[in-house]
Formats: sequence, structure tokens, C-alpha cells
Amino acid sequence: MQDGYRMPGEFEPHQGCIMIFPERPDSWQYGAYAARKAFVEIAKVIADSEQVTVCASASQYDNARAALPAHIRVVEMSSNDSWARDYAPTFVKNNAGELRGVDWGFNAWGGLYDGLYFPWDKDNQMARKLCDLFEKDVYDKRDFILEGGSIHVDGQGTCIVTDPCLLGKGRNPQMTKKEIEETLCRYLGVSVVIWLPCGIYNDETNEHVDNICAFTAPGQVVLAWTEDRSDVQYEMSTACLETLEQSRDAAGRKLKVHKLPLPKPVTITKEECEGLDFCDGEPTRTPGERLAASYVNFYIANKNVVMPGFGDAMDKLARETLQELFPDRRVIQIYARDILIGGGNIHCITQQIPAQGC
Ligand code: KQY
Repeated sequence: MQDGYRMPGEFEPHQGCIMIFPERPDSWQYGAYAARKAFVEIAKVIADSEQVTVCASASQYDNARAALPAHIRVVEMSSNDSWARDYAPTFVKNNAGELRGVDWGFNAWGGLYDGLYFPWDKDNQMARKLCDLFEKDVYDKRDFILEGGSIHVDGQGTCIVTDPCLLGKGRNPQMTKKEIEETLCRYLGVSVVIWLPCGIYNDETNEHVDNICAFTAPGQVVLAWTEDRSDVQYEMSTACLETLEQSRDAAGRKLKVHKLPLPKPVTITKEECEGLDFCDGEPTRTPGERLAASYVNFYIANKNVVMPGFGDAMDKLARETLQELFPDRRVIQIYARDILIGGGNIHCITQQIPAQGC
């Protein structure tokens, strides 16, 4: 950024984390009871090492306050759903350790072209409200549509994104790839953007990067991986591996790519679908539909890494793999099927606030 701000890597120290209490009945099955339990469990783990702020609607405020321990802050704030990663601010920091927030435009993952719900106006107001709440100056970049889950940075000048998301017709169709890249460079303080050809199969966000690939440290990434050549994901992950292996980061390093196994394909059941309300008269899921399950969708807290589990045979290997990559943090796995049904996972429902100061 021209005035010296950059988005820190998620593995750098945090001041806190923002989450939003879930309630939307076409996203979260059976009135969101199970999803709320999972959110509470995740918030408690994160709050072991950083200040967690949970935004709750007026109607859920009492419930959230009662369900969450006193050291977790609950503030009343309206939203359309609960994806803090995507519409809480992207915080950037300068060399003096000062923070500002970037307020991107949000249109529910594709607006009227291929977005997932309407309206999204309350979600789109959240970044500004949160910057006001945390007393941070704001870069108003609402003329550029971007979700926080569609970018991952190393804090040292490199950003990873996916083609189908950033180049999708539902976001910034008037811009060229070069112009999109220049916008990322300017507002995230990066100089290199790595474009992955795809994300996770059937990921309704147009394949957000945060479900397929994440930095674990500068120069190191995890990539969601399957050895099953008959799985459509095999070619997708292979294509991403080739791109990553051919890339250099902003420091000129080749990236070390760690393969993180995927669970066996996870599909939604008839009973789960029956627990979801309709959205605009249409079902949001159909029985047997494959969900975009991936262990890459984890959150790096100051002392823990909070990762999803699916009750799958790969849960253990995925946890052990991440534990080796984060020797100074405790990796905690939380059963996250009820979040996955909503269309995302632990990374998608959290947004870090970097620590102030150097
Ligand atoms: O960032 C995400 N993965 C959230 C997608 C939610 C879509 C609404 N069902």
C-alpha cells in the first residue's frame, strides 16, 4: 500500500478475533441449534489466547450472551448471515504497528449473477461498523467486490487467490485480471499474486482459496490433497500443485507445499436437507449433494490452531500433519459438519484482528 500498510499473515500475533452468531434457517439446519453449539465451542478455544468478539442479532443477543462465557465479548449487530471471514474488515498494519481496516464490497458471493442469497445489505455494512467499534480508520473500497476467504497472504508481500473466484462474472466483471491484481497489491500491501486455477469441487463461493490452500508460515503452504485419481478433486488439486511449484513468492523463494489430506467425499443427507428452510422459494441444498469439506479451512489463533473434523478416517492424519507444521501451537479439532452444511468452515466464520504495535 502506498502509505505503508500491509495485511499481516494469519500466523502473526493477534489482538483478537471476530465471529457472528448463526441463526439463518436456510443456511443452518434445524434452526441453527447445532451450528450455534459448534460456534460456541470454536469461540471458546480461540478465546484461550485472544479476545473474541461475537456479533449477535437483537433477537439472538440474550441467547448468545448466555451461551458464551463472560470473557467473550458479545455485541449486538445485525447481519444477513454469519461469515465473518468474508465481510468483517481485512485489517492492515503499518511499520509503526498501527491498524486500519479495508471495507471491501460484499454481494453474497456473486450478487444477482450467481450470489447465494438476497439481500446482503447488512453483511455489507459490517466492515464499517466493526471498524467504528474497534476505533480503526477505514479504507472504503466498496467499489471492489471481495470476500476475506478469497485471499490468503504471507504478510511478506505474497497473496494467493483462485481464478474462478476473483475472475468470476458475479464480482468485478468490468475489471481485467491485471486491474484486479493491482487492486490487491495496493490494498493488501503485496507485490506478488499467485493465481490458483481452482479450489475445492462444488465450493459454492466460486472456490475460495481458504478451502484449498493456506500459508502456514512465510514460504510454506498447505494444499488440500487426495490420492484418489477417480475423484474430480484429484485433477483440481494437481493443477494447483503445479502452479504452486512453479511460483516464487515476493521474497523470491520457491514455496514448500505440504499436502493436507482431504476427507472422503462428504454428502448431505435427506434428513439434513429437511431441516433447512427455503431461500427465495428454492431449497438451498439437495440430498446427496457433495459438500466442500476440507481440513485447510482452519483458523490460526495465537496459541492454538482450530481445525475442522468430519468424523472421517482422515481426521487423525490431517490433525497430525497440521500439528507438525505448527509446533508452537496446539492443534484442536472440532467436529464441524454443522458448519460445513452452511457452506463453509472454521476459517470462514472467523476474522483475525492483528495485534497493534510492532
Ligand atoms: O466463505 C464461505 N465459505 C461462506 C459461504 C456461505 C454461503 C452461504 N450458504
